[in-house]
Amino acid sequence: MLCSKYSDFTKWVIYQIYPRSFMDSNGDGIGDLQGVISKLDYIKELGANAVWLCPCFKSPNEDNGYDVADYCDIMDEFGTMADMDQLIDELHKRSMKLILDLVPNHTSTDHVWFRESRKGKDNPYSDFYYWFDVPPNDWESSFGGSAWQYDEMRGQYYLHTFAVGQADLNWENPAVVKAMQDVVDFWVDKGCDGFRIDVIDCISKDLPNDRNGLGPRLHEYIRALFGREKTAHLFTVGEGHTNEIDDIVLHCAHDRNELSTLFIFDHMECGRSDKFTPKDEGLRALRDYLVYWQNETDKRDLLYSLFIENHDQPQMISRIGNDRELRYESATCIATMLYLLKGVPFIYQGQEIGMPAAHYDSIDDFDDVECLGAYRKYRRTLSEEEALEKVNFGSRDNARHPMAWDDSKNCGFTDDGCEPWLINHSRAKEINVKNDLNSKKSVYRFYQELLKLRAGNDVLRDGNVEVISKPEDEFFAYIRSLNDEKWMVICNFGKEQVIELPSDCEEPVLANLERKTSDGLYRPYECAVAKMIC
Ligand code: TEU
Ligand code: CA
Repeated sequence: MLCSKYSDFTKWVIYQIYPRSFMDSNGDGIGDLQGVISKLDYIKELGANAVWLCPCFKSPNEDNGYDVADYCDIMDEFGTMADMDQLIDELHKRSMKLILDLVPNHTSTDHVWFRESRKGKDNPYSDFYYWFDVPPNDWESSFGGSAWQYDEMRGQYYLHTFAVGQADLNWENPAVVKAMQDVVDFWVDKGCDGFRIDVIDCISKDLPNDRNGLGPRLHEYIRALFGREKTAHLFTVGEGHTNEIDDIVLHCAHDRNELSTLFIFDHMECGRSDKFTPKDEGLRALRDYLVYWQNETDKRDLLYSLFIENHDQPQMISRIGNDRELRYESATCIATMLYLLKGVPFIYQGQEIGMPAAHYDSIDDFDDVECLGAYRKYRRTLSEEEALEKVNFGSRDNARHPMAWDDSKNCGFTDDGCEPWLINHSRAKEINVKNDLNSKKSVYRFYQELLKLRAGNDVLRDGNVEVISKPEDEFFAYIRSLNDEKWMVICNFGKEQVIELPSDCEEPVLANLERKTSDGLYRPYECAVAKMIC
């Protein structure tokens, strides 16, 4: 049996980078690989030991790199293959891992496979995509409009689940499976340690039938990629869209030889009723999802992905916490709630300084293809102001503004003389790495302590989880235990209150506000972690 997929992954702490917005090394306003290299110590000192890079392959950037034109070459703006080799080397020198973002569901229409395919029905690439004389169904693109696009050259329609420039690959064709295996192997040979796999559950389709959940050959395809001798050691996290535990078992159970873990997304709906509409709820909503998934994954010995942010999501702190007066308290409390649970932690760039959502007054300040489509739709029924509120709330740009390193004009992301590719974060002057590190209430330093504690403590990493707060409580308390050792984690939600705990603890080793164990009063978003006296 292939093994080792699950062994040490709870020791990984993964820092997600959106390269376009992380650090610009050459003053063209676009983040790049040399910029990433220049910040590796910052990431390592935080306590992360792996980096997930969003796509950095050749791309015309209709969807910021998720439209890949060559999987085995680097996006011009990000640098060269030599830069990538250097990045891998610099990571490994620091005992850090590299996770690349694999986009197997679709390619850019600029990819040579598509350029060949559209030429006609009798070339080696003709069946690399789904071509039909008439659209076989009425599927809609995730970014709005029909998912079928007529191509003049071929005289047929092709499928694009996402943007028009992102044509879906036809995995029924064995040559496609082989081509994607070659891509994986290319990067494994270069030293890549794992993959985040974009919309993994879309790759198998049941055309021309309607979409009805996961495609019939999904597991076969995943194994073709990651169930091989050459790939069995990799860390693999699939971006799926299922919340069904039975599906998750089929993807991630130890004997399946498929994925190490899957992102489960339902908790990402906390604080909103749909992508563009807020819902008034606090940390309690997040707790309920976390408790549910801890139980479900624990019972089945699955690896859970601990994340609350990524490049597609407006920041959680702005939806369920207080991102103004109690921003530090909210950010650190949420982190404590999440990262001392069982699973593998993911931290999205900016989360470690408590970056909240941004706000702009003009639609011209937005870039995200998804939110521009939504804006056009909303404008049919809403005023400009109302539509802008929607977009401000839900745009993926929230997470894609240049990383704020300091309070200079371009916040240290790029030279002050040039224009960053996307407008600076509206709160970058106030919230940035420099100010955070100079503050007594530094979110970064709290993360450092939290991750250090977790790294050196088997109980907090691998111990059993027992939730002791009740569902109706306005706080979250849980005990982690292993052998005879027990640790208590207490996170108070938005209201000040006295919390009575069932047993005695030593002085907290980690807390976001100064506190004494004898004092049962918890201030809003106060949290503490202490060893229990057994
Ligand atoms: O996102 C997959 C996806 O289903 C999106 O619709 C996602 O739910 C949406 O962006 C949330 O607003 C992945 C990538 O993470 C995303 O950045 C890409 O645009 C998309 O695939 C297409 O490759
Ligand atoms: Ca650059």
